[in-house]
Amino acid sequence: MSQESFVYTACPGWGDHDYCAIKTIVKDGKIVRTEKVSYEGPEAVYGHICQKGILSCRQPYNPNRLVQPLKRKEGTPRGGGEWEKISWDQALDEIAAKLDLIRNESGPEAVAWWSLPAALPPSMGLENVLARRFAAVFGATDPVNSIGLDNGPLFSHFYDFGSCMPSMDSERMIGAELIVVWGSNPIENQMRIAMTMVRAREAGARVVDIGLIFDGTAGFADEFVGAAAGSDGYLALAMANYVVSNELQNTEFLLAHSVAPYLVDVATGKHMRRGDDYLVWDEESGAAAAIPPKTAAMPIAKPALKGEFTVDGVVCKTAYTLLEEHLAPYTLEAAAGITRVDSATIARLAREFAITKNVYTFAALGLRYKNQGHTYRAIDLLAILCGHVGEQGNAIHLAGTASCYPLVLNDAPISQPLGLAGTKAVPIKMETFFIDASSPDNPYRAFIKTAGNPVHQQPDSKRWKAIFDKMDLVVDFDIWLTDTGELADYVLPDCMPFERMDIINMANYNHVTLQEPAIDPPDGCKTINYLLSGLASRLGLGEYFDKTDEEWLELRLQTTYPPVATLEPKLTLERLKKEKMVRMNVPAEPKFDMLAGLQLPTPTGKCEFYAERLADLGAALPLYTPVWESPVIGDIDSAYPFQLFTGRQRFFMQSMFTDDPINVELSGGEPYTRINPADAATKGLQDGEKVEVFNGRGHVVTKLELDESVPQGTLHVWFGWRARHFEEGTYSEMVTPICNPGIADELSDRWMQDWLAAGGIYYSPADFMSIEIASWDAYWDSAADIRKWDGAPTGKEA
Ligand SMILES: Nc1nc2c(c(=O)[nH]1)N[C@H]1C(S)=C(S)[C@@H](COP(=O)(O)OP(=O)(O)OC[C@H]3O[C@@H](n4cnc5c(=O)[nH]c(N)nc54)[C@H](O)[C@@H]3O)O[C@H]1N2
Ligand SMILES: Nc1nc2c(c(=O)[nH]1)N[C@H]1C(S)=C(S)[C@@H](COP(=O)(O)OP(=O)(O)OC[C@H]3O[C@@H](n4cnc5c(=O)[nH]c(N)nc54)[C@H](O)[C@@H]3O)O[C@H]1N2
Ligand code: SF4
Ligand SMILES: [Mo]
Repeated sequence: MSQESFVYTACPGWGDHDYCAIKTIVKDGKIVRTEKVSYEGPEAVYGHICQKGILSCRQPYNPNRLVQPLKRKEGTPRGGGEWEKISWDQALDEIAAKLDLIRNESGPEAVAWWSLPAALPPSMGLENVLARRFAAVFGATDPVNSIGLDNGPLFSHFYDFGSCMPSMDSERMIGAELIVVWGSNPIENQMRIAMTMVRAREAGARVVDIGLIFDGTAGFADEFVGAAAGSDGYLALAMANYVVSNELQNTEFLLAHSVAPYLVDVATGKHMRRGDDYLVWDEESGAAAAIPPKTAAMPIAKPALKGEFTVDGVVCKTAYTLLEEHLAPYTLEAAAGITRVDSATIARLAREFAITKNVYTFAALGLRYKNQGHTYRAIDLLAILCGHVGEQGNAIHLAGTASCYPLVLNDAPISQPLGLAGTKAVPIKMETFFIDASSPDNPYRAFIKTAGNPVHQQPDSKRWKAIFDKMDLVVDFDIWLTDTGELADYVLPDCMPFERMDIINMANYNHVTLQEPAIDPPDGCKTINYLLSGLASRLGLGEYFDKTDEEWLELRLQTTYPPVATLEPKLTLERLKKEKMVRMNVPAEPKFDMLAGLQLPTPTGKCEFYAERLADLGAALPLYTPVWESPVIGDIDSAYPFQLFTGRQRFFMQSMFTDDPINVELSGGEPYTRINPADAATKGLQDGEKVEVFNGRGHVVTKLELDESVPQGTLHVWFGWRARHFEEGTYSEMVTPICNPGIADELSDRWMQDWLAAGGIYYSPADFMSIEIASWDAYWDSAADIRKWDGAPTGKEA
């Protein structure tokens, strides 16, 4: 009998943003189970594994897994489901020949390369770095994407706090007296963060959940506040109005750390300046005083919070006074009408939010409406007004990722061997990709996907079929046959994280952790290095792909990032192999928060709840704008009177866990549509009967389930099921696509301009991802209707 041994693995389910490294236990060449990692010292609280992580050890042995390259049978249509098994050599020869032809005839940019590694463990691993490298030396078009999916918080953080990455350690929650969970479901969707939330609540925090569906977090919370879909911006602004009208603001914080006292020219909306300096009103001298840009601390003793002044002949007001005026129309009564939260509750919550010393605002990404940019800024505003920013237990945590001190590896020279300036890759906005690819002059002839499942996740899914139909070559590299793979010409099987070596960098929990193969992959499964080296050598790019995985990892470790570079002895692959994980040189306290210390990279150096750069768009202060497509409750005139919500399933990880019958069983066995019993009665629908949910883009047919936890006006289908699980259609046909030209607006375009002007680049500085900002992900902003399904092909266009 052989002994058990273990290696560390990036959890296959880590696209939930919990980024756990897990312990994989092996015996006799087989994985026997997965466990949580036991950290020591200051990280002892971090080890975690949830039901998805526990079940993930079954995946390598799943009979549905791809284990050999597939080629669509000659003469059959895309999506026809007829495959021929071929060898890797044949696949590489044929794909390379097509890429070469396209490169010669139409230029390399006629090849679009899709790498959305967010959910692919470990997101910033070799799978991503090497894909970027290939695109860079080949010259492929990169419809920049990645974090563009989860955009609202990135927008608000950019304007309010100066950086697009709202990253922080959820341990900052400990010590909060009040936790406001806003438009998110951490108890089911961010389970490692949920663990911290449970401890924070045990330590005395009251948890208020502002949500739509009565989900797991609603059940856990001390109070659930159900808001109308997409109305949160109004709610936050009405709360802010209550705070300022009742003088409940944190004046000390506002004067020291925000632009509240900064003077604004009433006519232009621009800050008052002398030279580069900003002006505030000095109450001691009774005159304007100059504050240099990027000033973290307020240099004068008595800046005016409020008032109108004339400086150098120009009428100006403090940003705070403009805010007070701006908020005045957001009354409790008006808010009650729009949000469906009664005015007494709004007032009580606002007061509690303001007078409680330590408040932690937690939002993930559940406010996916076209108005989300303003909405997240309104939530930031409330936190800034009350000084709940940047302290232990008193902080704002948007986008809901679990992260400790970042780990920056030496990736830039690997993924951009020609330098950022010299890269041959053509980064374009994803929106531009869809517009061009959908036009009659579509410039793209090939689509290669090495990470993501775009046909499922970038709705409306029918659009993809039309785009692919114009291409000569579609390749999918995955571990399952997904909705994207089904439409491809070639489907190539990757190894699972259990089978490949990498560095687990997002899940670092202040450590550098080595992912070692626990088992050998099936013969037909190959790493991305194999795939790309095979293509590169056939395309005359072999010199760029001449290393083994281990050699690449050795290079990645040669980082100048101080927490790693200062380690003694030096961190090499050899050392990492011996120790498996090594703690970085970072302090045990404070826990990481980008906003800790409030040294902000905004132009003023302050929290900019007043965004001068948006003044000409009338958007310097957050506004409420109505949702785009989702109907307002009770809008009987709408062609599609329901809001379609396709939020997350606790036992699925997006589309990644749908192939295990246990996960499927835990998720209800089959997909169904949930509706409030009152709506079902109005529509004359019965529990358990077959229904069609439809809109102008497409439809889906499922069983109906009546459920009080779904508010009236909403239709809910859990996210994650594959198209083939449905009798007809799929919800992805109906969902409003990200980067829909109808959703992009002046505000999102301005964001892109401001971000590039502030030194932003398409590829992030550490170059782990390409970045799409400047679009709204508006999944929940989708209107639909429902009817009994009689089998007639209604709602489904040809
Ligand atoms: N198990 C599991 N976990 C996951 C994922 C997964 O697929 N499976 N996916 C991961 C990813 S990529 C992401 S981005 C995150 C997303 O994490 P979340 O943002 O937490 O997930 P959602 O399910 O989109 O939405 C959460 C809640 O938002 C609420 N909501 C919807 N509309 C509104 C509204 O207008 N106002 C308010 N106040 N609330 C509203 C709903 O009640 C819903 O339960 O989850 C991650 N975690
Ligand atoms: N209707 C609807 N649409 C949505 C959302 C929603 O809630 N509802 N959520 C949106 C959000 S927030 C996000 S982040 C996106 C997610 O969009 P994607 O990231 O495109 O979605 P995933 O299903 O996580 O795709 C990951 C793919 O990687 C594959 N994979 C897993 N492990 C490996 C591996 O080791 N190697 C390789 N090569 N492949 C692997 C999986 O099988 C899967 O096909 O979806 C968005 N779209
Ligand atoms: S919380 Fe997420 S990353 Fe952690 S074990 Fe569960 S599925 Fe894996
Ligand atoms: Mo996401």
